[in-house]
Amino acid sequence: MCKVPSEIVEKIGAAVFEGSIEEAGELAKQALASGLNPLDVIEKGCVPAIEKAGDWFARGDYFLPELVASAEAMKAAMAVLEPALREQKAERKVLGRVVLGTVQGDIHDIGKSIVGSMLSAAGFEVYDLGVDVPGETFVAKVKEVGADILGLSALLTTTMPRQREVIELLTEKGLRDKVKVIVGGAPVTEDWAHKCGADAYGEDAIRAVRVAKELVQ
Ligand code: B12
Repeated sequence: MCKVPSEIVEKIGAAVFEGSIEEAGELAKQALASGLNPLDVIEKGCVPAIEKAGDWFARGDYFLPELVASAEAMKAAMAVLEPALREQKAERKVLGRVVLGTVQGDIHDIGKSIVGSMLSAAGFEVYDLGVDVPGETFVAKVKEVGADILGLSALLTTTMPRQREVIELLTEKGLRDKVKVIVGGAPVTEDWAHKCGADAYGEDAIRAVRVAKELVQ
């Protein structure tokens, strides 16, 4: 992976952390124009910044409006970086179909969308259902497109149990043996993946792609 000039990455990080929405988008454009790898910019600039905003929120130094502004700035940068990420198609043939979404009650979509873009760049056909997705919607889409993989994202400890419920619904509808399930999201662990009946766990987008490739082989 290419070395990222620290100055522009630091500036993007600062813009995300401070919630400077327009600046984050502009800097992302500049980063691409100067030939930087979009994944490097996301992982070394945007992600540490949004995590820092989350830490500040957790300890009471940031209030919700500030966290929302940071998230909006991150999304402005991602709106520029994600299409570039998807264009980096490594392989042309379709590796498999993936239905992806954030479970019901949870509106966090940044990490899930990165996973979707990376899977798409790796050659998967991705059906991103968005956020706050009811179990029935996941199951219906899996059936409709004949998905090979279902990816379930949860960022809240209170919404993690929805992952198990979706898997149970797949079983109820007789589809569990037709689709592999990968779970992910900040509070999700390998241990939880086993407990909730998933086939695999992806800690981040790179590992999500690796695991997805293993599952369809
Ligand atoms: C940004 C953010 C928000 C934004 C979301 C904006 C958006 N459009 O997504 C906003 C401000 C709206 C928000 C709202 C809330 N948030 Co919030 N949020 C965050 C924050 C700071 C960052 C999340 C993020 O985007 N990270 C960056 C991405 C790249 O990382 P990621 O999501 O983890 O994704 C990676 C991996 O997890 C993995 N992955 C993710 N999904 C999937 C799926 C699959 C299939 C696979 C394989 C892998 C995978 O790959 C991704 C890429 O590497 C986190 C703190 C944190 N450090 O996680 C808190 C955090 C998750 N939020 C929290 C809370 C409490 C809330 C609110 C309840 C606050 C409130 N009082 O209203 C609401 C929830 C509303 C709801 N119903 O969902 C808590 C959760 C605590 C808990 N134990 O459950 C956290 C941990 C903050 C904290 N420290 O208190 N939040």
